[in-house]
Amino acid sequence: MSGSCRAFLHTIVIASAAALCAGNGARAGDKLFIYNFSDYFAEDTVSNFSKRTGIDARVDFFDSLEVLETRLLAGGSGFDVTFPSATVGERLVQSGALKPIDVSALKNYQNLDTSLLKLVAEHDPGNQYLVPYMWLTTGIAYNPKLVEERVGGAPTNSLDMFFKPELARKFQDCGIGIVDAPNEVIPIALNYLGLDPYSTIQGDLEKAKGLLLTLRPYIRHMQSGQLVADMASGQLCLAMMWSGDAGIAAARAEEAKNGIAVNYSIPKEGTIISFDTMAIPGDAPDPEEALAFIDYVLEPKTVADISNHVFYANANAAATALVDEAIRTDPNVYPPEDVRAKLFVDKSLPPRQARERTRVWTAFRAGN
Ligand code: N2P
Repeated sequence: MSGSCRAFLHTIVIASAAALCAGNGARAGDKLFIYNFSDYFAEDTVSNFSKRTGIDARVDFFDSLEVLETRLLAGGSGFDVTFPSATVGERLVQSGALKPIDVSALKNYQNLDTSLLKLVAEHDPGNQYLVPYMWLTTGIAYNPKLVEERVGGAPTNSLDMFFKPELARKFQDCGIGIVDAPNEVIPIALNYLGLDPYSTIQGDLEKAKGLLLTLRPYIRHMQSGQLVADMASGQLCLAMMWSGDAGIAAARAEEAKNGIAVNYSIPKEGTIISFDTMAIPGDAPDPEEALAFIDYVLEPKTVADISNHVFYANANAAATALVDEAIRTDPNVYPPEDVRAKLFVDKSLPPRQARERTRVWTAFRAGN
């Protein structure tokens, strides 16, 4: 809770004052409030921070970047630190919804990979608001047994699995999932069609919509956070999902010894590579504690532990040596150069096309 709110509550102790200070967020006391995707920390990341600093911390989860964006733009979320992608971060910066980060207060900032800092600087000139966290691809997770039973020799490294109706239809009964991520799935569809993933040509987005609508009848759900559990338990046999989440699903199935395997492939047609960051909302109640948390995540051991649990490549050069060899050398986590050449970087669209993209996604979700 901010000092001014605290003082206010000490002088005028009335329930409405407490409500005023709480804003539209869910703050329940003197705590650090973190807003992140689910499955994006190690189990003990937050508790270790609290043990070390004495700062009580709570994490709330979002499932889609659009939800994060809406909440931060509305203001008064009560969150102190959050995790937007670089493109969503770019829009939040432009809307004045983030606080500049005093990197001189971050003693671990120099651990960051300078090439990733440069890439993120394309969204946040001068790296003033967004601290790189993890990077990832959006690709194909599949259950090899269920897929093979339906289509012998299925092209599991190709987006044909989703976009060729004669194939997608065969996986309808075992379940297809897809991330609720318009900024990723629509560029992937455009790229699959051989078009510029960020095309501003009139009509191109309509073509992507046409393609997505052919897939729509075969999709069971688009709840990003649910895909891990559903792939791990065999409730779904195919999902367009985030690289690390597919790794988590595979690890969970292995732990559960349920005989389920989850594989991941980066589509041979190419896919999007995105960068997630740490940021402080402009009205964060406890920005000092938020900085302390960011600095803690920038410690090589903290972020390597996170990568080791969630199978995402982190943005911290000093952490690489501490990442398990199996993960460090996994081409699905750290794609080799020839694969990277086919990846395109998440980019922002001009406002008119961004609105059009939102319309396409709404139609896709509704199936019309
Ligand atoms: C982690 C979610 C990854 C975020 N479960 C993709 N932007």
